[in-house]
Amino acid sequence: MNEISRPNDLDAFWMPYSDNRYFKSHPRLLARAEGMTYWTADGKEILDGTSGLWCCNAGHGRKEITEAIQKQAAVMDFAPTFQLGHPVAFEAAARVAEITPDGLDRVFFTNSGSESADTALKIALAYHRARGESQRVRLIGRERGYHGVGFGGMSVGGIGGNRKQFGAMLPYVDHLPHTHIPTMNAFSKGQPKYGVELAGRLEDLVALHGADTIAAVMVEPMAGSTGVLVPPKDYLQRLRQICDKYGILLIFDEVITGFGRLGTNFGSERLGVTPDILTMAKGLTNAAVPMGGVAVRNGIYDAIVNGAPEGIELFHGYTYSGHPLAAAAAIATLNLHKAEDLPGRAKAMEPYFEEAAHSLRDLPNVIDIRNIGLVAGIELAPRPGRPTARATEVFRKCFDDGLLIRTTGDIIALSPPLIAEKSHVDRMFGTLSDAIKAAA
Ligand code: PXG
Repeated sequence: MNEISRPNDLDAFWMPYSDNRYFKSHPRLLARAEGMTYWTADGKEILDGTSGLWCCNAGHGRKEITEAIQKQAAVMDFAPTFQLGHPVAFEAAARVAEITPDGLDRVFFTNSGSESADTALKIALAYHRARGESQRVRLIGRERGYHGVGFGGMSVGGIGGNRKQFGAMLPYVDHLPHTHIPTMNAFSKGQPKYGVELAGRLEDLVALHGADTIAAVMVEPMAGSTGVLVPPKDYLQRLRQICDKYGILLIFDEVITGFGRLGTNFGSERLGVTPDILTMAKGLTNAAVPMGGVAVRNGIYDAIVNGAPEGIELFHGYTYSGHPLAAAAAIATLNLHKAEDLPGRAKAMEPYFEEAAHSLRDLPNVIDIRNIGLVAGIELAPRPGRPTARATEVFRKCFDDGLLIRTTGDIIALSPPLIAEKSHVDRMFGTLSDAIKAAA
């Protein structure tokens, strides 16, 4: 145990999305990780039921990735990618393009999912401008959507709690209704039956605003952060048709659903709909170095790049776009992704994982269970007058019993590394079941 794993001053670090006051009086420090397991600073073993934050899809501490990062750091720590380049970034982009849907072969690098969301929105706006449709400035998101915390992603996102504290949002944004219909779809396995008509609400927004003012629709193919909302059957297909009818770009935020999580390279493949623009982050580098990306349809790149006067074509980018360490980590991660067929592993484990998740159905206060790929959401009835309290109790008991879960509101989300074995799945749902009973 090194000194850093036991800091004695917790004041300086303003923790993100955290109850700082509670945490700093009840610290829970993770100090080491390998495979499916974290160890706390006290040496306690914790089974990772969430791939960190939906990001360590290949499991923790993968030597191949760590070594690639070390090697790259020794060869060249940093090089700019503005008007210069380095080979690793180009190789990483080419490798990403190998697994993105056909025709989405141009990749812009960012450092996070939030930056990817904002980049995608800006590319959509620039595309319409390049084609002489500069009046298309409206961006359509969806209630309960999460696209990170930049002003673009926050505004197009639809989670009230993430917006209310700040007030000022982007103008020209509207939202589709969310797709959660518990009265019809509770306890669905995979894609729920009802709700395709909710995609038709895009027609209402077109009627309201005029198609020629709408640049893009951005949705998560499966909404993760809000508590696992799987798209109803044919819903995404319907969105695609309406977007095509009106020349609106369809953006999928695949920050969670990418890199095997749904049993395919990207969620779009599993769900049978190809977007025009696709955002990614998290699993791209197995989270070993921060990195995000945006894959765009080749025609979008061509319109912006070939349509621009000589010089810089897109006035956008980050100092660290295509950072050598991140690019090296991405290549090593994609090697593992392929060599170990991580999507295939997730797909093979899905039926077992699904049965295990739905075995919690009759536990006290369980009001819904939803799942797809290696993702499950278990929704609990809130304690009267104390929303989130019950799920928080479950989270704390699970942690004490050696399992990391994620909660949002009174919804528990599980998204283990794609290398999970049946024994891990058994332990995960066994521990969770005890905690749900204890929180009755
Ligand atoms: N889009 C989606 C779909 C996401 O899930 C982001 C964008 C933002 O990514 P960055 O890298 O900027 O954080 C995300 C992030 C949770 C949880 O508990 C989910 C995320 C982040 C933290 C917690 O569900 N998703």
